[in-house]
Amino acid sequence: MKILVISDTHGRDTLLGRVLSEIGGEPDMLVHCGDIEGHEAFYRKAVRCPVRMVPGNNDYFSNMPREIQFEAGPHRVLLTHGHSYRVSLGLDYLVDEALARGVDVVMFGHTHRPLIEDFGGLMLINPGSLTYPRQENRRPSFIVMDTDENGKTEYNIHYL
Ligand SMILES: [Mn+2]
Repeated sequence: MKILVISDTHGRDTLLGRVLSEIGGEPDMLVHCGDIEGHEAFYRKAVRCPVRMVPGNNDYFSNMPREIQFEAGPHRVLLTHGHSYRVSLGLDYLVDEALARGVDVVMFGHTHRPLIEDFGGLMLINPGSLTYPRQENRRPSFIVMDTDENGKTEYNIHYL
C-alpha cells in the first residue's frame, strides 16, 4: 500500500502532476496535511484513490474536521495540520496527543520542513511543502509511505 503525503500547497497545485509521475502514477491513498487554501476539490478530482485532508491555519473557510484518525494497512494514523500543537516550537504536545490516542503514525505539516522521526516506535511524518519549502535546499518535498504485505513500512522523503 503506497500512501502519498503532501502538505502546505497554499492554493498552488501545479506540482501534483510531477509528484504523481515521480512515484509512478496513482498512490493507494493521498493525504494532505493542510493549508490547501480552497483547493480541496482539485485534490479529490486529481486522483481516484481515497483522499484524506485536514484544514490548516490558513484554511479559514473550511468546514472539514480539524483532525482525523484513519487506518492505513496495519497502522493507526492521526492527521492534523499541527499548528494547534505548536509544532514550530517542538513536537512535545503532538507526541503527547499521539500517545494518548494510541496511534503509531502522526502526519502533520505547518513547518514547511520535511521530517521523518521515529519516536520510540511512534512515527512523526511531515512532508514539508510543495509550494513554499523552508528547509535548507528549498526544494518542494513530499513523503511516500509504503507498507508491504508483511506489514513492513518504509517512509521516504522525496524532493522535486
Ligand atoms: Mn502553511
